[in-house]
Amino acid sequence: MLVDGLFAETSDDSGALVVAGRSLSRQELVGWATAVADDIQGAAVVAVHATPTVETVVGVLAGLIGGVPVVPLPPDSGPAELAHLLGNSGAEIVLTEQPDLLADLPAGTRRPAVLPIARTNRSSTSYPEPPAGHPALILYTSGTTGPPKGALISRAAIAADLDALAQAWQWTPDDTLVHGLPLFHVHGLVLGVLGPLRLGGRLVHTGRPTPQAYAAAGGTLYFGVPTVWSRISADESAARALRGARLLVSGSAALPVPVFHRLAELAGQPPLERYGMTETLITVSGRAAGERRPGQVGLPVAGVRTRLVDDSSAPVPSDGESIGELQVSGPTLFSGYLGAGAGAGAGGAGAGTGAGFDAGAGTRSGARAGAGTAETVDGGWFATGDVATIGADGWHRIVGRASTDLIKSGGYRIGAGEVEDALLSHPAVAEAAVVGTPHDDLGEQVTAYVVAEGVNAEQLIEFVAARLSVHKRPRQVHLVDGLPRNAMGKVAKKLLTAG
Ligand code: MCA
Ligand code: AMP
Repeated sequence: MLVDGLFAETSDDSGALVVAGRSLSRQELVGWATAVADDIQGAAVVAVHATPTVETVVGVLAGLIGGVPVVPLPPDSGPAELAHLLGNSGAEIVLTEQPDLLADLPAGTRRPAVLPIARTNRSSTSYPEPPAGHPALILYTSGTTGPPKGALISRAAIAADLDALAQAWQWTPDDTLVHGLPLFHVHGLVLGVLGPLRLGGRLVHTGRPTPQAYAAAGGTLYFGVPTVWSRISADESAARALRGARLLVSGSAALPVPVFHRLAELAGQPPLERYGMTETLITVSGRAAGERRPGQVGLPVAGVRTRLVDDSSAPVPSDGESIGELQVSGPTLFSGYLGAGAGAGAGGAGAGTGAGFDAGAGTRSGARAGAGTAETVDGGWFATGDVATIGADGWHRIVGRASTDLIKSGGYRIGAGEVEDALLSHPAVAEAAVVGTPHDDLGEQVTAYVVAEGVNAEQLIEFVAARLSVHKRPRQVHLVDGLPRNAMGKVAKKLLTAG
């Protein structure tokens, strides 16, 4: 058994993991990860430098085996981003193959110990299963303003979600899952790595999600964000190579309808769409055995309930036409944002566990690790910020986001405020407003409107790139004389893109 509770026992070693061309049997994986778990014992939180490698899988599994919450670090994080992730999470150890990873941290930043994952020793130490509400992962995700927030994802939430998806997608140990998604988000890490570890079967992680790599992998089950599916649908031979697959799954952003139809034609089936969030995991999905509808994301998965509300929190009818904010409830919800103060408990996920990460759950976490949920979870319902319709037959359509300040580019969630703050830290910049604008390949691109003197657009893009992950840098910067503001003095972002 890998880990009691969270991971299933597999009767043989067939379910190997292949990451970027390197293969590992389950037995090797567990022995290696347990040896790392032995070394991180006593840490409140461990960070894992989440490169697309076997080492990342080992590092994350080490935390799960040893009961130490894991913060995956995007490998292209800038120094200030790293400082925030490490400081905010209270990570005491960073697992990385890059010994100088923390060399450029700003002066005065607390430096966790750096440990390599690569090692020759293996271990068979047996660790007790932590409480179900204990945080397995702390996933940093962007809000509309400020730096990313750490969402506490419990072991119970992960287990509930993966089991619900196994049911919806008929996902079994006979499957070979193929994807090349980043290993620091729900899609690539929770579904894409912990999925096969819990449910059995083989994983082939392609390093990068290119059409050629997907075509060559020979899987039964494929995961991709819409940008990946769009690139595959534009590559006829890659798309045709997927004809042998059992199921193609799309999520993290809206799948363009033409891509749905093109894949139906070339790959012999359209992707099955599913919807989720870092804070809720995957809550709504099509069914492997059911119909696929372009532009719709399916029905709630087992254990999840959904509802629509209007601006005054009044119910909105499920008639397929009325639009409201989507709220979700169920055992897959997160336990709160790190450091948000003690909260009421996030419905099913945190319930009965003291919100998982407080002293009450018996962890070694420090005082800063209180999990607050009151801010976002009301009576067990989480307000997603997504605007949707629900049909009389239960099918959900995501219409868009309530706020223009959260951008989805290539499936990455990007807070406008974080990019604006980076731009404003340039001495020549007086004002900055960042919005998402339509982009054929990425869904949305990061576009900035900036009031500045003595600096050009390229210099500003490079300036942001030096501070934030690659996908957060603006693709386009418009230098303008002033920003339109409403009577309250707030930037009227809709006017920026209106014409
Ligand atoms: C990027 N580049 C740029 C700029 N931005 N160059 C100049 N100016 C810019 N502003 C560079 C990149 O560094 C890269 O260079 C090259 O352009 C191509 O970048 P890009 O077009 O972004 O393509 P890509 O690097 O191939 O990335 C596309 C991608 C990626 C593979 C689809 O966006 C991706 O992995 N997305 C997945 C995100 C994800 O997993 N989200 C899930 C969140 P070079 O080639 O030299 O490197 S979880 C979630 O949403 C919920 C739970 C859910 O429902 O799943
Ligand atoms: P993240 O926190 O990065 O997990 O992003 C979650 C957001 O991605 C959701 O709030 C939605 O706006 C968007 N999203 C995820 N899946 C879909 C989908 N299938 N269709 C449309 N939007 C989606």
